[in-house]
Amino acid sequence: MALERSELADNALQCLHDEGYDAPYNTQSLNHQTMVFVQGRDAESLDGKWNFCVDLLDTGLRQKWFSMLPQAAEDRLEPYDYDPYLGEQVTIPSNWQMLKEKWYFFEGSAWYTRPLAVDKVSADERKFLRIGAAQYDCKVFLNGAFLGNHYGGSTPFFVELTDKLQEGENWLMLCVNNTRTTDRVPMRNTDWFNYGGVYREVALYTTPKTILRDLFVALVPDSAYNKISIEAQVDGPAVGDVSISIPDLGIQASITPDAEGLAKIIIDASPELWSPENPRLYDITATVGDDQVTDRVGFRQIEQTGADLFLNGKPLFLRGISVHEDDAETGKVTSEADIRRRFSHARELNCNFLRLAHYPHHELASQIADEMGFLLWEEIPVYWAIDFENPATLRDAENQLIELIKRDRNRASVVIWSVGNENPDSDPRLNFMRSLVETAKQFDPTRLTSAACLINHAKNKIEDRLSDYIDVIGINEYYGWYEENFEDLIEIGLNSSPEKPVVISETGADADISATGPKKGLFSEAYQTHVYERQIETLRTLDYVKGISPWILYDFRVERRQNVFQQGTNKKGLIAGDKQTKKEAFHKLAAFYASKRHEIEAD
Ligand code: GCB
Repeated sequence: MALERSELADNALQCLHDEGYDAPYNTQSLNHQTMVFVQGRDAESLDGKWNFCVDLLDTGLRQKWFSMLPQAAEDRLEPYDYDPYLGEQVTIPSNWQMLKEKWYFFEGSAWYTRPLAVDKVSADERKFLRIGAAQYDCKVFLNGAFLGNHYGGSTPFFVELTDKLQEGENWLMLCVNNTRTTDRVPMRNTDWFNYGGVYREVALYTTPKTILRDLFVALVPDSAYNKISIEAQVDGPAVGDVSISIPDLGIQASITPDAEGLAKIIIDASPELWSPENPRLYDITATVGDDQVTDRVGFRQIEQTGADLFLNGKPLFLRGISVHEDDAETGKVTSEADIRRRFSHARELNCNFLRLAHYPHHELASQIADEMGFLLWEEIPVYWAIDFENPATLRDAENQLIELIKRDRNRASVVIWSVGNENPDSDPRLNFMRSLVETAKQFDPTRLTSAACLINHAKNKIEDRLSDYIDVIGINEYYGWYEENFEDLIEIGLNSSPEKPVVISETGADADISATGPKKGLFSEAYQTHVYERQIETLRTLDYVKGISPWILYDFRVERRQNVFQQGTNKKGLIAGDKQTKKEAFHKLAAFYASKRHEIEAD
């Protein structure tokens, strides 16, 4: 049979020698600028079955699998290495590691394909695809065309599909790559598992032509608690004023957008203030033309003065716990039930605070924290030895930070943006982190900034040049575990007199409580309890310590840890990986926090 070769077939041969195949798609064009405010919007879920194929050698990008059209196998005239319309399926959201043993250590590209039926394309509508999170690099294709690329494994991103969808059947394809590299954020070395895939919800939004792209509502942070600031970004042909309504405050306002579509107003109001004790939320509706969004917002002020923290003018001590987004069965895929269980364990610990380490967690976490009354530290994965001299790495980190802030800045629970964790000191690191702090302040002047900073071990003193730029000094210290001499912690306590509040953002010890775990010494439950007792005793004497978030609530998966008691799990949890079995140290910390709470209430 004589075949007439298509462009695709010619390319299949040429691409064997092309190592620049990724360049046209590495645009990072889906970023904070393409985000859309989604609270209160109806969505069509695109979760469920998608065709799936792992692609170790990036053959799909080289051969342009995305440009193949659906065809019956017997009608295809050229050989092909994958047919996106046939074969294996997986469910989104998921991490491929959790689906098949042979994918457990797979790092590379994987393809997801699904049909998208459109009844009618209307000239009055816009369509936006939202991907809740895809680890790490995601390239989006529709009906054979490349639509954009997103970097960053834990923040949502949007692709506008208006004018791109056709009536009837459409095909959506995602190429998701989780390769660890030195220039990504995080880089290739982390103490958590490198899951891959589309592991949060995917949804399609239909809107009018003119939309509210963004809405930022906050109490003006001037300690008077009687002004609310509202900023709405309108996008699309002018359709008049933005109207805002907060019925429980009797607010009904109309704002005229400026030439760029930005509508801003400061309104006099005296809301009941949000706090962990009284997590009061107000319904707010914003409307422009035919577009409407709603949100539930708490009003409160977080403040740092000298070495003190204040919430609504009252001194604050953060009784916290650190958490990863990790599950023995589902990996990074979480659910409302999983998040609620986490908060109810935090409540049993008498916490008022959680550190969501080391990357943006699912957006439901801050929504539930708002409702239940927990304070949150949210973080981007600027972790360990980031490529601080690389401007592209900074751009990526900055974008992840802005995406997180835009996603969560209406959440009263979030009080701290953390820009990094345990990064080695250098001038490039300082410049990089300083720039992130400035970005955080620019996009949200109402919250505090922090990072897990450094201790000067030669002087036994809390000392980090970054502390000049952040509001809260986070310190990870493992005296009794990695740092052998516990007396040094006492000395650091005496040597340091930081001018800003210190939060012990990590401390802890591993404990294997399985039947084969040790009964004494390192990795035993008894030793973990001992470390907690000594930490609590020492830290409670340091008056500049304004909060603690020990490491960590649950044991979590990580392949760096392979000793006989770890076997791929970091066992510093106060609760085992089953998310049920409490270790003895859980009760020690709960008792300490109960006494701290009583001290504060008695003041
Ligand atoms: C740290 C890291 C955290 C690790 C932890 C540990 O300092 O910030 O990501 O998991 O220590 O267990 O060693």
